[in-house]
Amino acid sequence: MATNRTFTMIKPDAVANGHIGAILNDIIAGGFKIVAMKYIQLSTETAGAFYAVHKERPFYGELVNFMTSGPIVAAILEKDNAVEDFRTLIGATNPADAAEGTIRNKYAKSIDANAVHGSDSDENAQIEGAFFFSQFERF
Ligand code: YYY
Ligand code: MG
Repeated sequence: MATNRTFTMIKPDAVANGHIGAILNDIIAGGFKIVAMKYIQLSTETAGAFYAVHKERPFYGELVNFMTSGPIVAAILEKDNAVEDFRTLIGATNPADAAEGTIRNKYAKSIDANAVHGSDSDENAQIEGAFFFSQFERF
């Protein structure tokens, strides 16, 4: 995966609250092209492995529980400067701190149920995209 890509998930809260379409609209309006996408339910094992970097953090157990609480949408997005621009589009981790008009500002209710994931580096974008999508599922 090239470095002009990032990886995202629309998290269980946003899916359950009916925000898939609005969030995808915001992503596309933000200039991102969807190059891979799937609608899936994470197992405890899969969510635990995806968030293994946070294993020692106090919120890890809750995070895995939350991410397995319902279906998610996983996608790879393409745009110049994708990782940084997508972090700007989604806003701060805590929606209370997320700038007006950002996806987390509009659709997230709390720091744990914060509507979307966005990769934090080109390296992690590559790892996370490859975690969810085979080479035959990415365009
Ligand atoms: O990259 P980002 O999602 O913005 O935040 P991270 O610090 O990587 O944390 C991952 C995930 O963990 C966050 O989206 C919600 C959850 N979380 C939490 O529940 N409580 C915290 N104090 C920090 C993070
Ligand atoms: Mg993160």
